[in-house]
Amino acid sequence: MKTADGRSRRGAVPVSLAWMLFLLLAVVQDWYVDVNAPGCSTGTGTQMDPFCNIQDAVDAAADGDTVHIAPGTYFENVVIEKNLNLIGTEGQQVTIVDGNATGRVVEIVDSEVAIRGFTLRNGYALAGAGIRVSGTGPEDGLTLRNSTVTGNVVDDAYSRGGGIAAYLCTLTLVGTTVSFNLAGDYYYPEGGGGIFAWRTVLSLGDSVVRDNAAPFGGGICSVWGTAELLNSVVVENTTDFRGSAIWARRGHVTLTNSTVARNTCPFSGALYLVNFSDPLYTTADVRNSVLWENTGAEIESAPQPGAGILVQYSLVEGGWPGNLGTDPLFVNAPSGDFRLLSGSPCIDAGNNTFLPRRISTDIRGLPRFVDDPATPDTGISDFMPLMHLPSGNRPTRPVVDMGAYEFQ
Ligand SMILES: [Ca+2]
Ligand SMILES: [Ca+2]
Ligand SMILES: [Ca+2]
Repeated sequence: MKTADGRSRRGAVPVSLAWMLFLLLAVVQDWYVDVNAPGCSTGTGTQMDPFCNIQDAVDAAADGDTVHIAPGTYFENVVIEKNLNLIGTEGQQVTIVDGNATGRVVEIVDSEVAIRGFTLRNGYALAGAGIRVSGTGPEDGLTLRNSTVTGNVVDDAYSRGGGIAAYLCTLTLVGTTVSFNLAGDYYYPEGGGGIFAWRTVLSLGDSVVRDNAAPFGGGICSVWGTAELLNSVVVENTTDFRGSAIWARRGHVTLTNSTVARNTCPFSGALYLVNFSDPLYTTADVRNSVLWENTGAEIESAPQPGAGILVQYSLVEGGWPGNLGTDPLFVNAPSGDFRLLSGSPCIDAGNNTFLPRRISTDIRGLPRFVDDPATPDTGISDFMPLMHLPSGNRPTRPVVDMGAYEFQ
């Protein structure tokens, strides 16, 4: 460290390190919850003396703290109004928060929360039965990792977000499954069986939205926001009207290396954009993606068909100009296996430049850029990252496949 006149101040370094360490220790605290721990009803939240209930730890915690939750089933309706990290220490299979069909499983208000390693199930509420997250802007919100939101029910005239409802915030799902959630009534023309997002920055990476149901947007409903899906799967969702997979009104939808299949509805449009009279009111980019075996048209915008939609290096059932339209050859779609069979037209047919450079794996965590020697490369390659060579001398990367799964 140097002073303003350029002289070195060696002594200042250890002092400031010690001060930072002090701040860290003083400010950030860990809390522990274990519903199966003897004596937890009088617990103090330490590792040796945990609380029984997640809510007790949330109430005791301060901004920036981390709550560690041991395996077990927690029948709770948790409300979080501070910036916290919640970790299911042994993961989603054994760490279950059950809303007991009497209320929402988790509610997050005006905070920045990270949740990892849970199953959140059996919630019942007017909107966002699994999770409701609301904020005052994109700085608020939820990052949900390695979790499952399942079996939650919204049954109300507004019927928004069976699994998750997000309002005016950022909602990020990583390695997470949203399944078997229901937004039941259809009085109001919105929905989102899996996820409803309003004025929200929604992004899904390596995630699955399946077997949800709603009047509109069986999987996802995005209104006045952005929805970005990467390495993700939206399958087997159903609607009463349109937008069996994704329904969007006002804003932008991006599908990159995602698979949208076997979503059903009485009418048409797995990806459905409402455009009124303005073709740019709602827009979509579909890149390196596969849309197959959804009811009716795979992609629809209304009232002007095709308005605001850009499809590139993708496969769309029924065809889309400049893209593929033949059978993607899934391994076994009826049983939920949407990997590609040898000989699939999706292999080595994507465009590497559509993926952010940080992405190196597919939805299963397997290498994303793999060459199948048996398949001629019809997609677009790019240069190897982190190679300190002039671009002309750098090796190129194998070509990415279409869809969420790379053929290995
Ligand atoms: Ca179709
Ligand atoms: Ca490939
Ligand atoms: Ca090849």
